[in-house]
Amino acid sequence: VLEEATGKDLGPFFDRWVTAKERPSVRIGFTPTPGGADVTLTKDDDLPMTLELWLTLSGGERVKRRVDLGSRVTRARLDVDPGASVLAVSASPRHDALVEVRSAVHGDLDFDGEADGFDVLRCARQVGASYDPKPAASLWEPEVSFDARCDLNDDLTIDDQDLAEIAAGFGTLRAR
Ligand SMILES: [Ca+2]
Ligand SMILES: [Ca+2]
Repeated sequence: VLEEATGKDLGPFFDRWVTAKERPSVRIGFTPTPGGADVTLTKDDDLPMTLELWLTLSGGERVKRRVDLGSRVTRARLDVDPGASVLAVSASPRHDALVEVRSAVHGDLDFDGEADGFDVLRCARQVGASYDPKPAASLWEPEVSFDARCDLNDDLTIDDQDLAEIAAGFGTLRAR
């Protein structure tokens, strides 16, 4: 019915969001450029989707840009302002319920392209937390008490091992 009404082939949409058995996984890498950033988005399948990226600038401002992803690797040059420098590139947190979004740099939780003390501090508050599947995460009630990005070894518990894994990435250069 939707296809008839719109005249569009909605196969890719249903493949992505209705019949797919797993949610998509996207890695965000970026290199700052004068006035913007070169962004590389790596997806684990070929199904199309759109992601809203949040670019955090050195002055604290946030610029939002939508990027269409087709194949596994999507590269985009995002220009924001000639005088601006981009500190971090993340996805809108509203995607979190439907898309697994992580930095291309292992252990980089705040999406600034580097694993450092700020990432450890972010996850230190979560030490001791375990994933509780009961309050099912949804678009309207996302799971906020367990930050899955801090669970680097995917054992559904955030502990010292995860912090050590972040620390092991210290000194990693920005994603390219
Ligand atoms: Ca970081
Ligand atoms: Ca863990």
